[in-house]
Amino acid sequence: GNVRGAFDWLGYHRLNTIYNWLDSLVTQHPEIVEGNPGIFIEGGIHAREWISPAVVTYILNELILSDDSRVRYMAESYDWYIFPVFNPDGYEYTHTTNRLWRKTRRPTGRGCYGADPNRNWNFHWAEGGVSRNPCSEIYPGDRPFSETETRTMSQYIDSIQTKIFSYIAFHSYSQLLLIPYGYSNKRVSNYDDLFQIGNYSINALSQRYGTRYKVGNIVDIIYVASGGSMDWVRGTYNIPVTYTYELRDKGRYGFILPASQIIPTAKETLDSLVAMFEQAAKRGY
Ligand code: PAY
Ligand code: ZN
Repeated sequence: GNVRGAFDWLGYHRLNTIYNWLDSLVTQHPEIVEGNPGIFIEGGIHAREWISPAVVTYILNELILSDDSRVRYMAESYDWYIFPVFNPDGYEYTHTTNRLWRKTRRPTGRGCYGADPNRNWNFHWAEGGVSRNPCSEIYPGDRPFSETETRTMSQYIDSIQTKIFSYIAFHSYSQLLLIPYGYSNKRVSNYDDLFQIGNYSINALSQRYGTRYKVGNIVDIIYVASGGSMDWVRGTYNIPVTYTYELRDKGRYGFILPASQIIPTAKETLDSLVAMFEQAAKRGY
């Protein structure tokens, strides 16, 4: 049996199952402590990247229940702002109708549905890596923050931005740890620190099962992608410790990662986060 309750990481779950589990956490762990530097965790902005909400919920659970001393130290040294499913309508749609849907689900009024919620943020919006065709997977919307999901999350982030020093987004797939920016190959001021911390982090990730990642800025190691959430957070508030994970795998299963890989992916990712924040702290973050 599952001592931690009905929720598990043996399969991918529907939105309501995730929400019910989140509600139960609040009931079971009402003791909330605030006052530490904040870390914001974004999951599930792209609907089909199911490993992202699965890994983010796993990490949340470990932050609450793990008795590993390094995880406990990390859990208690920071205030965590964790959002496992940024794109709930899209996520449900991948369960009911189209497993490979990426975008939101709002009618564009031009025959197709949805905007790419990782092209819709108001920082160098639509400057590159987008298509103005509303049927495209990388349609940025007809204006920045046209989507309820990005607009409301941006308002929430604005309300807590003075409390966070780190923003970590989880996507799949490719096994990369990405540093801003996506809109241009311009490097952030602390690129060298982020690159070094990132290398410690992916090295820790590889220790458990040998999974290999690469670190670099988005434009250099994948492609131009403007209007992403991490670019907005970094560009608007200068949050210093910002990364985007592209989780497993490298394309064998791609978005359809077997559920048997949820727990291994989550464990190695948690290892990498522990190393990331230990190394960040050593550098004064
Ligand atoms: O901020 O993560 C970023 C930009 C890069 C991602 C994006 O296009 O939004 C990369 C892709 C993603 O996770 O959405 C990579 C995957 C494999 C894809 O769909 O192209
Ligand atoms: Zn994605």
